[in-house]
Amino acid sequence: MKRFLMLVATSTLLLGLVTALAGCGTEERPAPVDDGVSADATVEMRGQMFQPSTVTVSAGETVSWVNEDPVVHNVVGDGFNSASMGSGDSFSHTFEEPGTYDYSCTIHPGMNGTVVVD
Ligand SMILES: [Cu+2]
Repeated sequence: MKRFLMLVATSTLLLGLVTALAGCGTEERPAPVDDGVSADATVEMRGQMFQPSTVTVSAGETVSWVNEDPVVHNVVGDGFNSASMGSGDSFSHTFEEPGTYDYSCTIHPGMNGTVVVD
């Protein structure tokens, strides 16, 4: 009898452990894309829009764009442009000079954004 109880206790413990591990797994999110640059502002490309469409950083700071869409985008502005960015790709640019930088995705007309550097 004692042995049986031990077996039940062990099984319950194992089941709990497995359930806990499975629970962890479902809450795991894919790791963010890291291109090695620590960004001061991040713009998501989502729903064929830049979100947020305007970001403000200080001179010398870095803006990072991440493509969260299933389609290819790019970032083309005055003095900076990315290659074609597939889903999950990221691109960063450091803005040294104060000013207002309009940019767009040349693949999708109307997909525009602005970086304000103060
Ligand atoms: Cu685009």
